[in-house]
Amino acid sequence: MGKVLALDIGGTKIAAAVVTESGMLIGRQQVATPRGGAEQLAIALETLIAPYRHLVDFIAVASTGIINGGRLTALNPLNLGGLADFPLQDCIQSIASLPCVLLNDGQAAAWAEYQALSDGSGHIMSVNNMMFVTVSTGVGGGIILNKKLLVGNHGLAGHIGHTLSDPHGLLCGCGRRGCVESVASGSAIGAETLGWAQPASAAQVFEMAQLGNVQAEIIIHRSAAAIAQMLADMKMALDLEIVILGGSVGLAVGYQERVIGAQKTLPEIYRVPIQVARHRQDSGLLGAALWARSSLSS
Ligand code: ADP
Ligand code: BMX
Ligand code: ZN
Repeated sequence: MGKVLALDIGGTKIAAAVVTESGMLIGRQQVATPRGGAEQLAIALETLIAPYRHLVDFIAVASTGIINGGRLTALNPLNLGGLADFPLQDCIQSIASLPCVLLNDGQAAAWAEYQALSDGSGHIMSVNNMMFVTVSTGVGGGIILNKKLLVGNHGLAGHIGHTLSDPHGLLCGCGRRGCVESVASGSAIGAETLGWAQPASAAQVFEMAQLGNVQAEIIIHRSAAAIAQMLADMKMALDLEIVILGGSVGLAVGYQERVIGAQKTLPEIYRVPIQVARHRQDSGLLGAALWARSSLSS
């Protein structure tokens, strides 16, 4: 069906790679997500797409934000340096006049991870209901219900980072108070350290916890506990059989174990098995490519 260039636009980084029909990534590149508004984002996309535009047949995009009608609308604009709305499809097509399919990043990653499900010994599991959770700049997700990816009529399905964690918590960038994202995301972990003599990024907080820093451990534990509670709510709503964890925080050493530890404080019925993303940082790229191939061939 031809060659696809896949892009994964996150709040921290933008990745791009050519994805072969067998799911191999070629020429993977990554740049930091610009925080200077629409013009800077368009320049970053041009930089990643231009070298490939004559080599591929279509473009597949996984992107942070609500993806609807070809536009990216930020639910939490703070994750994109204040950028609230961006004409993603038009921008890409002005760089390369190729067919282009867009999907939310959590939804795309869910789709790739659903195809890759196995029980750990290589056997494909028969799963109807699955959720992917990315704990990254924000907290996002994608839901597979009855073996189908839920996108929703407005692209909103799977925005689990904006379910309630703490009604008395901080205001989330989406305008609601106490969202899971405002407690558990990489940005929230970093924000917890703003009062420290030397504020730290989420990555640094993890390094400090590894070295036994108690404050760092408390912050990570709070994030993991918020994710475990959200998973419990989602299991009750959707009868989830498995959850796949991704994003740089979700994939960080010890995070899955901390979420599982927090699940153990809940009654058995609220616990759902958790695996880390088989495709690690590439779930979004692969999911966008798979989704675009099937949308363009149907
Ligand atoms: P994006 O949101 O663009 O998809 P990431 O999945 O890399 O990007 O998430 C970015 C967040 O993950 C940032 O808050 C960053 O501090 C944090 N992070 C990056 N690397 C690590 C790491 N090794 N351990 C824990 N957190 C990390
Ligand atoms: C936010 C929201 C979601 C996204 C999630 C994870 C914006 C810009 N994004 O909840 O659409 O799926 O973050 O995104 O409102 P990431 O940037 O952490 O990968
Ligand atoms: Zn929110």
